[in-house]
Amino acid sequence: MFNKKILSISLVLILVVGIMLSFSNSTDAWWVFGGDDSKGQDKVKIGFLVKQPEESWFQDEWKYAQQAADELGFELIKIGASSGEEVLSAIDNLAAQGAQGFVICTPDVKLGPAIAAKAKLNDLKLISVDDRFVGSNGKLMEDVHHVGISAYNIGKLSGKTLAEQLKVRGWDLEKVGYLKMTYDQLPTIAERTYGATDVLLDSGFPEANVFETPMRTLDTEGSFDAANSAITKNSDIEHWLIAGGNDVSVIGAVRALEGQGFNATDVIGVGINGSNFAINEFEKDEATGFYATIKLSAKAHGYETATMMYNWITNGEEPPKVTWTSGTLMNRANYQELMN
Ligand code: FCA
Repeated sequence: MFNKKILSISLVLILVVGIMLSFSNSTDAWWVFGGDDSKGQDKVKIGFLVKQPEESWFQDEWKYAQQAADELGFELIKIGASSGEEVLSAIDNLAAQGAQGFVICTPDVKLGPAIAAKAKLNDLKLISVDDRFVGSNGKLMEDVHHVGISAYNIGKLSGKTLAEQLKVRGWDLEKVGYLKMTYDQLPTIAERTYGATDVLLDSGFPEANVFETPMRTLDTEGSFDAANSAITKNSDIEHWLIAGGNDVSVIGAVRALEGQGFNATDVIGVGINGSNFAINEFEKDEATGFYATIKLSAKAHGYETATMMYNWITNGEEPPKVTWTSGTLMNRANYQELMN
């Protein structure tokens, strides 16, 4: 009798345990209250792809995006992708890792349609930063969410700085050459150099002394090589002005001029970005020809874009289609103040 009772209780227990085990792979089993087994899978993952990870501007963007990730508790996946192939495989990779969206500064604006298509295919949200996508019809892709700088206005501020400093120096304009460091295949860079040049010409600078200096690559080396040949060809010039789309476009030219004997007293260079490359110039004991830069907001481009993406993923809050950011003049006198 007693043994029969024990046997039937045991059978019931075995049955209950069996049912529990059969549910044990499911995360929504009815007996799991507040279990944390799904936490790791639910974490929001956001990619941040940049075209030139070696440039300090992009390191700053990453730094601020990471700050947003730490504050909001999402995982930031930072990827340097400097070719179309790298970008497209990185997007597949992000999807495989379970990311829900990404922010990108593309290595080539013409990759826009391929990037947008791949993002859609993988169900990833997309925001472009800095360099706006160009469609196959040659027009800007206005349907892709974008955060960029107000390029022409920032270029104008660079031109105004050059014109003002030129007056202070009191040089004979006939002896002044202007190195317009161009990289026209990237619209945001073209607008910046055009803005600077327009203001300089409006201030009375002679058009004949504008030296269009196209760079093969948008880096210090590209600037150095392009400037070197322009300087060599114009050996009658005694003083130089330099404007470019970013800091590296100007720093290379400053180095090329130094190599040919022109220093801070005969050179006024104004860059754009205001990240570490510019700060390094200002921290040198002796002033260099890199007179000033227009500091952009890496925080707006890193922290804000990542936060926009996070809110879009988690609350369905769609960011504005386009956001334009501004810049501030930075030089030896105020850089320490602006760094913080
Ligand atoms: C472009 C340039 C960068 C930076 C950014 C805002 O991507 O290459 O140096 O100026 O725009």
